[in-house]
Amino acid sequence: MKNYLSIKDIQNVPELVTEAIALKKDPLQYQSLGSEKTLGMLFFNPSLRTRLSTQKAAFNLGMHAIVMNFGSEGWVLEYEDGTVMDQGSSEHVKEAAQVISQYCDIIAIRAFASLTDKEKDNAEVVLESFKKYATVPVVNMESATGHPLQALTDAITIEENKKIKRPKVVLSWAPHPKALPQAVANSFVEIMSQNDVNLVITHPEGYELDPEKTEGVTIEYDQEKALEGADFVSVKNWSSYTKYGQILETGSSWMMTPEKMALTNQGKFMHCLPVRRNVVVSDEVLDSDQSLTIQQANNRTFAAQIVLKKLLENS
Ligand code: AN0
Ligand code: CP
Repeated sequence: MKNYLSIKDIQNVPELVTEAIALKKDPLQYQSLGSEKTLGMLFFNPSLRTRLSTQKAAFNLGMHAIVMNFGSEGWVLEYEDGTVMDQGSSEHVKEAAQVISQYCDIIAIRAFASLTDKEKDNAEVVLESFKKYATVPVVNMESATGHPLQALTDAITIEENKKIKRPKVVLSWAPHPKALPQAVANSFVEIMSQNDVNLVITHPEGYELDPEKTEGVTIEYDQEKALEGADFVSVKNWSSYTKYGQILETGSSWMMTPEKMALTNQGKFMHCLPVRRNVVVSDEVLDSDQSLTIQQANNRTFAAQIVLKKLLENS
């Protein structure tokens, strides 16, 4: 592995999941691998889990982690080439990425979608610019179009909890008062497509994800029908992709409730967190034994750790 920018950077998903689960049993066994190495973490957006679990993963591998809240503390970066920089931006990513590469052995970046400029978001301007100018591996901690560390976490969690060889996994859209990116859903679909699961996506009409990412995946507009017999229900809101970044009116009828979970095969509830209670999912579901959310958050450490391990081994 050279970089971890998307699910495409995983050679063999089931194999990586197995390795992560093995690592979880003895997380400190590779302490010397990262000794004297530094992970640089750049945040253009807020985070709880990604920030702490990725630092923890680095520590487990013997690495040091340095963290910068770029969004609030960094110079405003320029990404376009040849610009006369007499406006808001103070520093070009060309210098920034080379400079950071001198301090760090791996650079991890969180840079959410703007949700205003579909073309720029799809081009992954921030992530791709860092990849272009950095001289060390780059890790995606949620970019405009993907959250591959979360997706790997979810694949690990499903593997740990599945009771049959090929479980039914439903990705169910949920309401949310703020426009959110499609990143989490995109990477979830991408990784599940490479796993031995029966994947069904359910969402109201108008919330179709990027058709390139859902090619060949079953989309069921009837949520209750989709949930029938599900072994895992991963719930997530995203804003419209076709009417880019917009919230289309749906009311609260898509919220996950005990009545809906009752349609499943004693299915497990999943959410990447943070979650808005009684908007995305009711208290009863989130507080039930069916919820895997806390276990998912724990697995973030081992997803990050197996990725950092692969990158360290390659360098
Ligand atoms: C972000 C999102 O939906 O992309 C981060 C999720 C991990 N969620 C929010 O901003 C609430
Ligand atoms: N799931 C996730 O990425 O959480 P944070 O946004 O808190 O890092």
